[in-house]
Amino acid sequence: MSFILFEIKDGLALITLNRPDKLNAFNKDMALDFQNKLDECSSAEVRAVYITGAGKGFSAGQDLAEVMDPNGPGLKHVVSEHYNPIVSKIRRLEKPVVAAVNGVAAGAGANIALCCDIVVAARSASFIQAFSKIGLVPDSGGTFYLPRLIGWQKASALMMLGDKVSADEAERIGMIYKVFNDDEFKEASLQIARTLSQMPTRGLAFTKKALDWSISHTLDEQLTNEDVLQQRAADTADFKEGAKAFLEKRTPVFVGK
Ligand code: T3D
Repeated sequence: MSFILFEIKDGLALITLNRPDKLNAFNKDMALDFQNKLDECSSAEVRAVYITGAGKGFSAGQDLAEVMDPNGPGLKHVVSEHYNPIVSKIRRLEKPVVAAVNGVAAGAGANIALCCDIVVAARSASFIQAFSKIGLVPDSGGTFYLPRLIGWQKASALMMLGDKVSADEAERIGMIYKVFNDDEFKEASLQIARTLSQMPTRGLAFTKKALDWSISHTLDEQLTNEDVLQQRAADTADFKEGAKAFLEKRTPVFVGK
């Protein structure tokens, strides 16, 4: 059985974390396969990525049985070799990545979702910074993204107390973009990813880069960055098509170039 299901359809890469009996907790094979599939997403054929979980959970984070196994990969390697590359690959991918959180997202599972470009959740889903409950430190970029998403105080409390945050609350505090009722979640979340996969891919990649750069630059630097990226966007075929279609009062057809 493959721990990661992967399919590319009409420009959209669908990645499903697939250990449903363990709430898609990450073991080594799953983490490494996830990295491989993220690499495959850099092919020109892929214009957006959709990540979700099989069964009732999104991901319960690190497989705790594996990490306690004396023959397992060992705590020393898990963060640097499993989670850090996953987060880096998602951020460096020049495509929009949607996390479709179908159920509980805990520990590294929560923080991998939160580093994606757009995070949506089913109403029954929840987010737990589970690390503190077992004496660990939030990883997978959680200490970077969570305070930026919801503010220092709430992030600090959630990371120390390990409270379960409902999908509705996560939307209310700005941790995620949107919640959908369970029965419409799959179609509604896929529709967001499908829409992205038909949009100007280069422009979206530059937007992602600009947002990432904004974290570590001053306003003056960022104004220059926006200028540089805008020149590059203006050079794309999709911009030319977008502007032409607007003037011709027709729907644009973007090709991702
Ligand atoms: O080296 C390092 O470890 C550093 C890296 C750290 C990264 C991390 O992610 S640390 C955080 C690890 N995750 C957790 O601490 C969460 C543990 N899980 C839970 O607290 C609960 O399972 C949930 C709150 C997420 C969901 O609860 P519930 O009641 O809906 O489900 P459950 O019954 O607890 O779980 C269902 C099954 O999944 C169960 O298996 P079983 O008994 O039916 O065979 C359970 O043991 C298994 N499972 C859930 N989470 C994990 C897991 N098995 C291994 N590892 C897990 N993380």
